[in-house]
Amino acid sequence: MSSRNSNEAEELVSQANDKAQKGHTSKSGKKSAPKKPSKKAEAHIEGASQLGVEVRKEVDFSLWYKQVLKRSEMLEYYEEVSGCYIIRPLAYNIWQEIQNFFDAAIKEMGVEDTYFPMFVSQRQLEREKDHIEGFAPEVAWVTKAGSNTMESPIAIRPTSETVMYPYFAKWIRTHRDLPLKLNQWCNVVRWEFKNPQPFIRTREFLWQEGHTAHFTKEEADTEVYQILELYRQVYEDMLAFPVIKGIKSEKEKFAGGLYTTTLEGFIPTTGRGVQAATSHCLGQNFSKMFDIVIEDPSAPAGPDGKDAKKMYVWQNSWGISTRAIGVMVMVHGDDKGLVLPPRVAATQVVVIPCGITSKTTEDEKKCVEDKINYVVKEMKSAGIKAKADLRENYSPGYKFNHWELKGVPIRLEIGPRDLSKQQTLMVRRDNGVKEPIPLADLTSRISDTLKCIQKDMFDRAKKVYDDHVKLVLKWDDFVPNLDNKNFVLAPWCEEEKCEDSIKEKSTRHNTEQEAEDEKAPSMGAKTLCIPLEQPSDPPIIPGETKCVSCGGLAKRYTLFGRSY
Ligand code: 87F
Repeated sequence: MSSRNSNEAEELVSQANDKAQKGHTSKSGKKSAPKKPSKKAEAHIEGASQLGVEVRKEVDFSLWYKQVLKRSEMLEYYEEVSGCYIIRPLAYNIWQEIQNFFDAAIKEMGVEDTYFPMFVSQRQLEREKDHIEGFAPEVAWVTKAGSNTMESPIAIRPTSETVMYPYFAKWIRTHRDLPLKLNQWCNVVRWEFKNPQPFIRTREFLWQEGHTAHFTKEEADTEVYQILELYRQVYEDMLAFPVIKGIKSEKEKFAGGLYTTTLEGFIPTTGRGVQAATSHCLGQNFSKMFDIVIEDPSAPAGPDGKDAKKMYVWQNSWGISTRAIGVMVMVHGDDKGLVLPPRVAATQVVVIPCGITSKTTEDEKKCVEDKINYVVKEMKSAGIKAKADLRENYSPGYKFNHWELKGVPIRLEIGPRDLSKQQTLMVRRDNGVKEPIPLADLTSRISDTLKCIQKDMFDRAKKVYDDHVKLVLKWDDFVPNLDNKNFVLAPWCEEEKCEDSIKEKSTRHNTEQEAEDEKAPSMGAKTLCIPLEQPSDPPIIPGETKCVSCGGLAKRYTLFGRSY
């Protein structure tokens, strides 16, 4: 497409959009009374083209999210099967960055990568009853081979405990076989019926699942928290997405395990929480079901042939998924599209020739292009992911929009006038700030700015999160705070009955009018986690502080929220 054609197309779309916004003109030439704009019209960004994002994040978040993902070329909808999506290179690259970091870190801990089959028999899958109970409706089965109905259908792994643990039982015989630390990067399938959302809730997704077996509970405990800390680093240090570390309530923990630690994130635009990653201590529950036993070295077999005492191993499992990509987009993206944190951006800097007019000579143009190629090379050798956009038929404005949509952290503009001053104009994607940079200090200034963007993005998101966590001591303040798109941090008794009652009391039983508004905060609040870091003011006084809901005695502050 030539630049003129693409600009014309943009102009036409934009004119049509303007018309749609301004209201209709009747045949008599009179303007009809302006109607209350529909949500779609309100959301529309004036002048936006179909090449960019056309809806405002604040007005129609779910449409905005879809458009950003599709138009930035992060993701494509897979028309064949609902709830499944194509992860395109821009997004897959982020997944690979996460993999590289996390995989190196767990290797340091002695974890080895492995791969188990994606199929599991019904007999194995159902071996641990607690574990599968609530999940059974989501398990997908293969029931036919060609036109033949299979005698025993096989399940597609929704997670791999039941695939792996029969082999743990086989491989672990003595304490010398411990610890066993395995990890696999794979896909899993959970046939959800709730509204699918790219990256956030999909029927097939990518993750890593770590499964380890230990001699002592202490060793298992230590690992649970080491892994949780690595997940925090993935979210906060790479994706600039703040999280709160905590422990799940008994009701919300992984049913097959002993306790579940979690990272809880917050999506400000909707006020909803997201579970970002989990690290479980399974205790000895699975080792008992799957018979993963060693001889207790403190009570070995006697010379009289008396049987050695058996000991069940202590196990953990932990996982982080491609959901991470979705929450990063939701938090940082804006009305121009993606905003990528430098650490996960495949392109960190794009250099665009500017100020080339009909008066520019071929020589001057060549000088600009040579300089651009030179600085890109220089940046690359300094480890900066830079690229030049020297495409001929696109205007600078078109290129700016294009790279903004794709979230590239820094744009550099170089034209004949900049060259004469030996400088370039640097534009930050995250805050739009423009600054001329002397070409002589380019690489060091760019490196510093990338670090600064990474930090600023996190700090901004962290401030928003912190501002939306409200300390609440009495029930009257609970639901109003939730309705204002906040999390609530409140003293809680940790009783399951109370948790159910909070959910019920915070569910908005919609009136007809509210039901029309899909954003009406109707869903009840769940406990998200009991944060590891507890507020100290006011402190919970055992035997005195009351539960926010039932008035019984509170144990710890608990984070409540509506969640994905
Ligand atoms: C859906 C269907 C069947 C979650 C499921 O969190 C089983 C399950 O076991 C299921 N959805 N879970 C819990 C997964 C636990 C655990 N597994 C390893 C993790 C991290 C990685």
